[in-house]
Amino acid sequence: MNNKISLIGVPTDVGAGHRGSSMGPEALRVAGITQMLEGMGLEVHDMGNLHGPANPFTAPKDGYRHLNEVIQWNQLAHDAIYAELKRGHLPIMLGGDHCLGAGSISAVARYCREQGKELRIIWLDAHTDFNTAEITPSGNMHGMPVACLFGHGPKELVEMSGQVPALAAKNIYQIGIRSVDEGEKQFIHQAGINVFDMRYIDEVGMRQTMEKALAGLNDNVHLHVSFDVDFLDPEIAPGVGTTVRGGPNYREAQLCMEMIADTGRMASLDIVELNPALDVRNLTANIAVELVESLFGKNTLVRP
Ligand code: HAR
Ligand code: MN
Ligand code: MN
Ligand code: MN
Repeated sequence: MNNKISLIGVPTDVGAGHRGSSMGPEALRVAGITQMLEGMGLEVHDMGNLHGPANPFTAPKDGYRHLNEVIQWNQLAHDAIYAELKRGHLPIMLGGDHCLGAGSISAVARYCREQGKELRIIWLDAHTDFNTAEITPSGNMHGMPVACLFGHGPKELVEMSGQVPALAAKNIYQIGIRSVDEGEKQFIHQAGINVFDMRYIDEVGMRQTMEKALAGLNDNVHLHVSFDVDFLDPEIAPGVGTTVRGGPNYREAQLCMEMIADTGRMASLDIVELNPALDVRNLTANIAVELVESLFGKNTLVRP
């Protein structure tokens, strides 16, 4: 794996219904993300935080809340992540709410297209984030990045990668899903996206789920992980705005991360939706950092 890591803080909550994920980047730093990565023998470049528009905290308009601000933050994130990929670093986006997935993944998709690489996204989330202005129950754009990447959404976001749609169904596997809106469900089926929901994980277990999601990787695949912290069960990760009961527990989440690490292919990462205003003594940030340590290959095995 690439040993040059760039941390990019994207302190915003314009896509969310709750304020506070704008404090996510600093909470991850306070939880020791840099020291943890350095302890793994990696070279860490903390690029600091991007600076974008404030949260006006206004009501949705035509199905979108804070559309202009969301576009601006995504353009900033896109440019910063693309620049780090171009200079051969592994970017970690410290979010910020998950609307930023549109900017981040469009940058990865653009980079992969230019390099002739295949792209595989592992989307860890309680939600599919496939809403559009027409079907959203909230207008909150953190529920929309996947739809944007599949060509449904505001032009500025949809076209960010330079190709529409930025992704095809074969590029993405969603894991941990347990909250999908009615209209969203139909749309996900139409798009043909591979969704491993919690019922599936209950039935076959995390191991078989991840074996499927990671099957067929080769040298030419760029693996991107989009880690929405609300993927985790709220008992271990209360510090998010949209908790949904019944997520992966600590051991299941560890196994998921360890199996991704075993592939050796991860080349970019988002950590999003951490909301320190709702957290308890930075517990969720600490758990996120522990899990990211496993994602980078911390070896916890006793057996040889
Ligand atoms: N599906 C709901 C909506 O669109 C909630 C979306 C919440 N999304 C996130 N990111 N927290 O996954 O309003
Ligand atoms: Mn999400
Ligand atoms: Mn979510
Ligand atoms: Mn959420």
